[in-house]
Amino acid sequence: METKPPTPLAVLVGIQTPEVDDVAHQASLEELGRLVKTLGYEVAGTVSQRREGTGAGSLLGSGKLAELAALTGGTGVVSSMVPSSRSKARQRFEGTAAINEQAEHYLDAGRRPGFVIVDHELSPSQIRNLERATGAQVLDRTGVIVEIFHRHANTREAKLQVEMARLKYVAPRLRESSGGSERQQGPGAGESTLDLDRRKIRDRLSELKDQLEAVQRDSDQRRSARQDQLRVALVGYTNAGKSSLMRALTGSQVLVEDKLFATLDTTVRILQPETRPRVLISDTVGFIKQLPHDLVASFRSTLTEALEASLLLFVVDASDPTYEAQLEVSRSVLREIGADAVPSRLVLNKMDRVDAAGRAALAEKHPDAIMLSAHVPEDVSALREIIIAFFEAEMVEDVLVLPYTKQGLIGEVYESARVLSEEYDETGRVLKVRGLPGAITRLRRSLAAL
Ligand SMILES: Nc1nc2c(ncn2[C@@H]2O[C@H](COP(=O)(O)OP(=O)(O)OP(=O)(O)O)[C@@H](O)[C@H]2O)c(=O)[nH]1
Ligand SMILES: [Mg+2]
Repeated sequence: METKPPTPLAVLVGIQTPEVDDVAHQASLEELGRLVKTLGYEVAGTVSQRREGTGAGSLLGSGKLAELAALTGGTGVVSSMVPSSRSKARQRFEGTAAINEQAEHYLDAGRRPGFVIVDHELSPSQIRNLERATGAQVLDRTGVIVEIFHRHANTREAKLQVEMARLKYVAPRLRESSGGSERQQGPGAGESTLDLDRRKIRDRLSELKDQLEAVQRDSDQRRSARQDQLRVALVGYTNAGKSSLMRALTGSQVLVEDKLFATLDTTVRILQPETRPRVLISDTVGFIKQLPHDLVASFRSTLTEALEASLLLFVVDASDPTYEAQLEVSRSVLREIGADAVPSRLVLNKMDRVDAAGRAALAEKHPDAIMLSAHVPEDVSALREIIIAFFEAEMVEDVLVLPYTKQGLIGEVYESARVLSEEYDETGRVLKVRGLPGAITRLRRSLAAL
């Protein structure tokens, strides 16, 4: 009988700085745990360190480091990891054993975690030191997110973007490792390998940039063809239920998973049942706390999608106790990309998991929000009506004359506006239409052109 290889085990390390309260710290660790699971690892235990002040090479105190190493089977010793007497004085250790029963259970079964995942940005030297002390492979939050993006990327554009982000994340780590030279064989031997690696990375990056630009020219063309169409973008924190709403609104089979970053590519589908003119809905990549900057920048298509929409549906998992922090993260990403100027509606999703008291509290706090569940068809129909009403309010009526010599344009008129009536006179087809002002202006322009 075939046996499945055991899931790799990981220990989470949380660093709690004074400005972070216990609830936020726990929530952050829990989220990291979900990210780690998305990556396919099992969380075997958690070590938490309270830390005052920032900076300093010492991320963990010697006590915590020993605890961690006891789990992973490392030595627990790295000279530069031991805090200097000054920083030691500023550090307060949690007295209780952070190694939980769960971890002991794994150790009893003879399994040792091979990964240490730190919920904090780590410098390359911190990663190296921690790897030495623990004997495990160390990743920080950014590293985990980059890895997830790497595994989930599907389209060519996403793959190129992720490879770029990954190389940008790897390159500085190579650079700094060249400082500690004890691994070098002869004089300069290690250096030259590193130089070579760095040059390779640089070359590959510029190659990727060219390929990406070509792919993006294509998608720009597709996008400009959609200009002046009625467009709605679903945006929000990862796992909020954007793709579930997309499915429900458009009847499409986009991927829905209880995973973080299930969606990495923008998809565009038509609102069903179809309206005239049609409404396009786009599903986008989710946001997360400390989303690496390179990754934000590289997900241009998602962001452009959001920027060019006429309406943003800002989806939030209202059943998540930390939804307000998630809301804030999403808002700040949208601000960063300039999408805060796009009209938006807050959608409080997963209301089926919220009790009556919670419902009342949410309604009071967010009186303008749309409360729904993506799993309840009536809720989805109501959202569809809200979307339609939004566009109706934006639309204007006008009369267009389609000369007999330009009958070929009739398809375009029907695509981008609703034709209310049609008459024929000596000048041509006289069409009373209703549509977005931008679309009507564009139609007028194509009618006036030769
Ligand atoms: N109970 C409940 N679960 C929901 C609802 N909407 C979505 N979910 C679940 O939440 C999980 C995430 O849903 P997705 O639609 O994949 O979320 P997403 O926002 O697209 O997530 P990413 O693509 O990872 O950013 C899935 O397990 C869904 O079944 C809802 O209204 N109620
Ligand atoms: Mg999704």
